Amino acid sequence: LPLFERLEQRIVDGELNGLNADLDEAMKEKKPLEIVNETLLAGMKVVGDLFGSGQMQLPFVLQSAEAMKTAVAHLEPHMDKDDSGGKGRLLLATVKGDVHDIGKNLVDIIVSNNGYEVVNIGTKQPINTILEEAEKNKVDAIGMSGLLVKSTVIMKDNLEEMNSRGIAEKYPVMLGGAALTRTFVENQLDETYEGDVRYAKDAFEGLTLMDRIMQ
Ligand code: B1M
Repeated sequence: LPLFERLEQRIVDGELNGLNADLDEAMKEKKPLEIVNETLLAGMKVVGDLFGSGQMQLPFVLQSAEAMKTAVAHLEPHMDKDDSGGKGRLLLATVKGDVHDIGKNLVDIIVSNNGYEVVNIGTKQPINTILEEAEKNKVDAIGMSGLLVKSTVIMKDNLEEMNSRGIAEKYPVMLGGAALTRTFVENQLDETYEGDVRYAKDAFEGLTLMDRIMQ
């Protein structure tokens, strides 16, 4: 296979052998972020489709996720950076009950490489922990990620909890993940939350939102 097709296939197959060498080769032709967006994410999309239609079993999905993480980690040091961290601080978490973190970690990379400080507290985070960490780290905004349909319900609960604690005005919230839609966030969740809640379709929109929040 030609280089970029082979790279995409390595993600689908969860093949670590030769992955980094192919990435080095690819970086001679494209920027690291282009490789992530055009090739690696395309591979993850194939994985999602295969899994969704019952043609791929979970352990293989896990291998693909590992290959994706390895590839992103290999590319990350080569990305353009503004490491100043002075533009503001974002807390990132995947919500309670949800282990998916590839998308959240991409948001971390893009936002922290563009002048923000990111406090990434990992997956399966209950609202209590999210708010404790937000308080402790004096963040300017809270970002929640979730890929399961049930995570969208958790997000709504989380926003209601923030309302009832009277901290909605303090924390603008950014939401993302494959189970959400823009309409759901901008119509329903926007009605729920007494503060500012916004939807980010991808990591770049996450960055744009952060810029807007900090204006
Ligand atoms: Co899971 N899984 N999974 N899985 N998995 C999905 C989400 C699913 C849609 C697959 C399918 O059926 N087609 C399905 C959910 C169905 C539903 O809820 N209706 C599903 C399922 C069912 C499950 C399990 C329940 C399977 C099981 O155990 N029977 C289980 C759940 C465990 C749990 O959470 N409790 C499970 C487990 C796993 C693995 C562990 C094997 C693995 C995750 C590994 C990991 O993340 N460390 C995995 C994977 C890899 C997937 C798919 C195939 C790929 C997800 C991914 O990484 N995509 C996924 C299929 C799909 O999404 N279509 C699927 C690439 C990633 C870059 O995209 O995260 O969407 P994404 O992020 C995007 C944007 O959404 C956005 O930016 C990113 C791009 O720039 N974004 C944000 C994301 N978060 C953001 C936050 C922001 C802003 C933007 O601000 C805060």
